[in-house]
Amino acid sequence: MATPRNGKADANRSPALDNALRDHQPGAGQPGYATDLGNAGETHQDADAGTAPAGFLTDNFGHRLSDNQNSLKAGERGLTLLEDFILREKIFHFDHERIPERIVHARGSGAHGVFEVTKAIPELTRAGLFQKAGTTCPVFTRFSTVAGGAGSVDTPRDVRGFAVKFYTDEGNWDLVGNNIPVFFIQDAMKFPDLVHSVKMEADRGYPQAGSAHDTFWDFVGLMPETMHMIMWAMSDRAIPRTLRMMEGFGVHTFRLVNANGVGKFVKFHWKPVLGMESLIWDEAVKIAGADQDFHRRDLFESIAAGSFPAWDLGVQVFDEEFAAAQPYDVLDATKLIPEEDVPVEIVGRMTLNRNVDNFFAETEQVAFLPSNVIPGIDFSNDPLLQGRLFSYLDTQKSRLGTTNFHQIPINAPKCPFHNMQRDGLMQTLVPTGRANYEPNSLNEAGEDSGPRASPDTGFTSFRENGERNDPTEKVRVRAELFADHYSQAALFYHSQTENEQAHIASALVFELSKVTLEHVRVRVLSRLRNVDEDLAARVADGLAMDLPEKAPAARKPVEMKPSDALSIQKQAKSTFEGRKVGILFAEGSDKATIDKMKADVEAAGGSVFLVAQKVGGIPVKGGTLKADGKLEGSPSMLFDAVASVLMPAEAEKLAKQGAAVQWFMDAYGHCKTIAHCNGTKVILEKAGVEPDEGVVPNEKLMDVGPVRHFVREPNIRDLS
Ligand code: HDE
Repeated sequence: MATPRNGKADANRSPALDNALRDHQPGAGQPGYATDLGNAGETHQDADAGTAPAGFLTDNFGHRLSDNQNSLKAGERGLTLLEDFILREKIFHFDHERIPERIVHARGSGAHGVFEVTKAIPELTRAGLFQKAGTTCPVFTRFSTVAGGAGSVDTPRDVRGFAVKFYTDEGNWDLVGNNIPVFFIQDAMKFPDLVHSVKMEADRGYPQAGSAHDTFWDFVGLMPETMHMIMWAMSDRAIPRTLRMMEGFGVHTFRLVNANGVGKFVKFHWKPVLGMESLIWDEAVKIAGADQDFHRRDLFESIAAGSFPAWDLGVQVFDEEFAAAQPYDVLDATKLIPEEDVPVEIVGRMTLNRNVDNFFAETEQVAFLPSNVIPGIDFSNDPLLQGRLFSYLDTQKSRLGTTNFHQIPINAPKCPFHNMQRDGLMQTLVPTGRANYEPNSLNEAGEDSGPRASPDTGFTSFRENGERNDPTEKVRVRAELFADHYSQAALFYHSQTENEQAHIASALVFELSKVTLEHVRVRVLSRLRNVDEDLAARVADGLAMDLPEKAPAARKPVEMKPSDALSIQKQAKSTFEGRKVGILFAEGSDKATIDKMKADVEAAGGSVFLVAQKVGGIPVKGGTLKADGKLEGSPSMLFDAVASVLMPAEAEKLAKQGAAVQWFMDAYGHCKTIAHCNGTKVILEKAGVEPDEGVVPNEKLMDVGPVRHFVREPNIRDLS
């Protein structure tokens, strides 16, 4: 059995693979390698750094180094010698440390976890995973932004990738989705154009990670099929508060197929156990400056603290008859199925409970493939999905450099895999024998003849496609209902609360105000009139433009009943669970009050972050208190709610500090709960904080909770 990173045997892996891996894994069995094969956590330290070394430092071929500080020179002040194989190897390896970043979804954060089936669905799928409640399998999940590069910020307005790799006993199943249930385009043919338009503009190399620019909106204006997704992308969904508090979707219609070969359509959903929450745009912009890694840090720290984020996996299952009766096409990825029409049935829970040991080896090298499905889960004819089935395999080869990327530990299945594929760049397995072809009769001579196909348990494609098409025709067309571009855009907009609608209008005004080409703005406005006349008028007014003629619609939109499930605010949860409260204190503050608040918040599943002007330890009433962060570096955007415990004299002093005034001004502007002591009032006044249901004495913090007080919004922001 293999000895995985934590020293425990991996029961799923075949002994043959174990041996091959053990013998041929680079660095296997040596200190400093936290690969699947052992010695997690051990790292080499230079003895000079004062830490006990964990072993001998060697080069990559095992030669021990006597000196890791100085290159080999011809004399003390002489030339560096080409002979220095140690220096050359070290620098050579360093020079090649980077690999091409993902063309989209380059910026991502990942974690390990477990998926547990909570409801068996053998009547729907033959997938082994779903046969019995309680069955578990390991998962690796990577969240990402789409447009920005690997080093871009975490909080731009953007779609978030939500990709889950299930390491099942029947092979890997990758559910490579997003946090928005629809997509910009309907056909894979348009993907390169979409991505070119949204990424930084080709001649100038900006903007980084943002859609507020000419080329993106030019594409949008000319491609009305983007309109539904645009409503989502301009909504609060595109600025999630944390990765832990967003939904995920498989987007496409897939198939579930049971043991009798009966297939049903399915849409996959992930529902965050902590509830959904988003940022306010001003907050997102400020966080981008305050903490570029806001989402990545939040995910890592939550898991490290044992506050494991979890999502329920839900399925919407329906058949051809239902599909045929809808005013939209279920194969069109720009359409969703309202939960009110087909309820989401929860079948499992994913809990992310382990951070990566090495960001590059795991989060960067993980390769998701929508084509990774297991028997019992199949594709549909969605033309976007069909294109993806090709793209991902191809992209991994270019990104990871070899067709053997499946051997990288994060990508390797945890069940046995055997076939007759051989060789290739970076082959790390050493298959034995000569059975590298099939059929063969080597077994008749007593030799190992290799593996064979399994007609009963192997993957079989669902036979019928059930979709209304004529397989004898070759055409470049779209199905008829794909031409309805506005019904669901309107459905989404009309399902939002007033505030949420205002946020969409403001986002459109903001983005289009950054568009320098007048005709592009005009065209987008002409399309918006098909979504909602009032929305179009608000956006035109915000841009000080006349409303243009309504763009002709390719197909007359139909009226759809608003769906509460599409609104974040209508589902908001008032809970401290997974939420962070920032408490401001200073010299002389009452430690007992702070301790009590901390205990209460922690008992409710939240955490507290202490903020003061200095971090090292401040004399307070009842002892000394260390702050977790300095005021200037810990603005209130980083917290879900704020509180302050200050002596009046200290509050007077802080009222003269911009950072302290801004702390409360932002918390108020971002509609957060502000709990405070009497002394703090002098700062609140300066910050323009007016009393309302969310501005409360410290004792009321737990009653009010870390919810947003959107009633405040019309007083502080122009929502017209
Ligand atoms: Fe992707 N997409 N995509 N995509 N996508 C990639 O694969 C592509 C689409 C999604 O964390 C790439 O490994 C095409 C829809 C996620 O590693 C690439 C089309 C959805 C991730 C690619 C789509 C997604 C990717 C870039 C249209 C939601 C990140 C690097 C036909 C259902 C996975 C890579 C990770 C990544 C192609 C459309 C989600 C180039 C051609 C729709 C979450 O292969």
